Amino acid sequence: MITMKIPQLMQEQYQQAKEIIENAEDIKIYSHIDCDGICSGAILSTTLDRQNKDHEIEFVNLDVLDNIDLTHELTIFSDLGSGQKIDANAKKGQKIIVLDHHPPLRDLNYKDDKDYTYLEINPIHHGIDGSYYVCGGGLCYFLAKEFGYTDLSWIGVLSAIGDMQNTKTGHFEGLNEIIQQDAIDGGYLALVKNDLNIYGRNSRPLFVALSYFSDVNLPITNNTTETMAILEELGIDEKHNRKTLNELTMEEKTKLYQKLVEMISKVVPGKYVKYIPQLIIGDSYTFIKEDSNSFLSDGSEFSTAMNACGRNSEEHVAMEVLKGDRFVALDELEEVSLNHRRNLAKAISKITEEDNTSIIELENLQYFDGDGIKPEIVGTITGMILGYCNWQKPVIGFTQTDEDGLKVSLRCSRLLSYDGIHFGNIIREVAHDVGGSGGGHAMACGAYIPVDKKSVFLEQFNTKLNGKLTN
Ligand SMILES: [Mn+2]
Repeated sequence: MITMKIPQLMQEQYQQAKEIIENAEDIKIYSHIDCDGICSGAILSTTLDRQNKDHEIEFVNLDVLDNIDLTHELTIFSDLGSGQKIDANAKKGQKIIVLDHHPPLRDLNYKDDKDYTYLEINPIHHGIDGSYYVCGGGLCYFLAKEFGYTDLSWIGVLSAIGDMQNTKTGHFEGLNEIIQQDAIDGGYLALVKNDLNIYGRNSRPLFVALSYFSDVNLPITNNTTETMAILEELGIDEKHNRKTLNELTMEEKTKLYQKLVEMISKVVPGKYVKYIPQLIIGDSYTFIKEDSNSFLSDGSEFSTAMNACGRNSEEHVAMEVLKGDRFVALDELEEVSLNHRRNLAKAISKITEEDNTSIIELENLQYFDGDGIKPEIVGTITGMILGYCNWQKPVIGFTQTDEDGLKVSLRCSRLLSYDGIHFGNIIREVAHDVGGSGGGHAMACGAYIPVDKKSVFLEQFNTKLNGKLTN
């Protein structure tokens, strides 16, 4: 049952946004380079196309937005903008719409004494959590819905999957539930409640998918000999004909679930036992208008492909696929994804080289230097490195952005975040203390710091975690 409604004031803001768009001719959209931002851009761009509104769209990193020069009658910021000084150069009569779910710098009254139009729709202004209840793509979807375009609901769902809005409970809550229901009602989305949730349900043979399990180091982690042995033991796929998770019967899924619980229970301290089901159970999302054999039919795999585009400056490919081009753009998308996976694999094998591993373990954390890794993919790589590390500590990856700057990425087992540690908040504080900036999710976050502050950063981070982890 859907329990949350769009608050009255927010609904009124959407009506205003619609009017502003209807009265504008010259429009520019800035959106973020991740799955959520790309979905936001696709929803807005489709909406404007259908309204016959000429528009430009640009996908950017947050750092280019402060003091940006506004050159259009109307500028729309999606999945970003609330935390940046985007209107510092706004000229009289210009119009700005912000659709963002990140912590806002400005309050609802900010617009009042301006000689330009400023409309910011942010759930946090209305007491709605922007980490779990709605993300950028969802906010854009509600604008599209104001125009009557509920057929774009599935892109709203995709954005929320990409933004990990469901990680805490394994299902969508808050405003996300409305979007999900619109997508189901429209015949775009099929939902399996409390499904066995292992990444790659459509495109990876199960013995491969299982080997990527890294929230806890299990005998099967990075070990396909072991995953094959287990599937054989359970009577699932014993001839190794490369079955995917999707091809399993409910009964087989149950057997596998029980086996995973048994394995995880053996290696986690007692306080984590109650979180085990959350690691392997969650709603699964199938886009039923997609070819059922395509990776696009699975919500998680589709969102990975969108992120791959963002990380490789190929957002236009993602946009075309989202906007409906399934001929040329789909081939391009597969190529981008393939190259992306190759680059990741190359970087991982370098970092984890057997005699020459570059993972260094401190008391409360572990880290590696991702020399030469592109800043855009260091986060993804850090997440994959987790499988080679001690899961009871976070892992931090570093890579240089330029001569003076260092990008920092942190990933940890979901168990640590279920247990109440919010690394996004911790990294924000530590980065700030060393003259940088940072933030993000409880278990996936990052920062930018001066290159000469790396050891101070590590030291302070390590100290800050004293007594917080179960070692
Ligand atoms: Mn977002």
